Amino acid sequence: MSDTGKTIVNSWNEWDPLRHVIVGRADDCHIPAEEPALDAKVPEDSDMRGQWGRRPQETIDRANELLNNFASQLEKRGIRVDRPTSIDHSVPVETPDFSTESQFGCMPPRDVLLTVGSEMLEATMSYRCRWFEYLNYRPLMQKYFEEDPKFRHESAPKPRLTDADYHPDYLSEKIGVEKRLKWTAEKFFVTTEEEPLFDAADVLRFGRDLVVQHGFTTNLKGIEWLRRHFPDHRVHAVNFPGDPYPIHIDATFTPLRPGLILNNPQRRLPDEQREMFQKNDWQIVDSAQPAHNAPPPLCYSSTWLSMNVLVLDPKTVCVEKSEVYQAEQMDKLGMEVVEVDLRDAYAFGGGLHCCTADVYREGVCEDYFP
Ligand code: DAV
Repeated sequence: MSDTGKTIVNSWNEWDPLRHVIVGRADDCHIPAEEPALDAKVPEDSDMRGQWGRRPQETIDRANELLNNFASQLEKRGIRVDRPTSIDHSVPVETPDFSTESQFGCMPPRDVLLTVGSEMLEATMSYRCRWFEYLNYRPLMQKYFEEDPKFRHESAPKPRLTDADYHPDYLSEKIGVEKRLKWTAEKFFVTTEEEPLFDAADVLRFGRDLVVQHGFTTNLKGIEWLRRHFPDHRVHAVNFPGDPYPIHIDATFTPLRPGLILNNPQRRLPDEQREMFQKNDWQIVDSAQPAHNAPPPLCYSSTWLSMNVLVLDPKTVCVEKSEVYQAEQMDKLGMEVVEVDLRDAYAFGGGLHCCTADVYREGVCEDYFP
């Protein structure tokens, strides 16, 4: 280490020119055993209910092929790409408070790592099977720590994840979408307020402002923890009542450049939460419809991964190749579209935004909502 080291980690928002990014790996990904918060997210008609274990090797190989291709596509554009080192996800997680039969995987990095300026923060997570997931990224964190004298490696307090963290109402087999929608509109989610919980993918970065989704994977105490942890930021809690399975903000609310955000038309931001955007002339437009009627096999996410795009700079965006309506809308909004084939990797935890984590974007911390 020396003070001649250079800045490796720097990213303040979702759209400044991307120079360095982490792309996940499908290696050794597992479908975890049943546990409270995870079950609340698996759709009731899903093919995943009741089965768990290592994902079939041919699906792992296919997902890795697509992730590797995506990484090379980014590298060809001059973006540095790092990859995690998979731990053995078949090892059970055991703490004094809980145990679970297997882990999840080293996909998707966006859920675990939150980059704010020169800091990368490991989220608390809220699924037991993801308690140790940060270990997949520790070799990279160590490298950045050695190379970049300003890098701040932070870890949020590990949660205990006892049964007190989960509302038992969510544990019944059949709840029904109608009741789920009523509950989520009332902000009654599977996680309780026992202790701070958040996943990094519930956070969107807008310079001085952080917009955080209150839902299944992030509770109000988690948002309050972020507020205290980032005293120079304004932290805004948002929620999206139309989503029966609200986890992660990045298939719901997608900033493309200063002044422009796509919002999932089934998960509209409530009027009273639009004020900061409206006052500063930001446009919130309905995203295009997904091209698919159903997610691929063994997939947790909804078809709205269509809007889970990776912005490379304020004029360029990566869109999944089959999402033709989303690509068409981007074109109309004046964005150059880079097509990326990723659909066969969706089952491993998400789309183009999910499967990446920012390391470096050009630019500084700006105030977009003065
Ligand atoms: O719509 O299923 C997926 C978000 C993954 N990070 C959804 C949310």
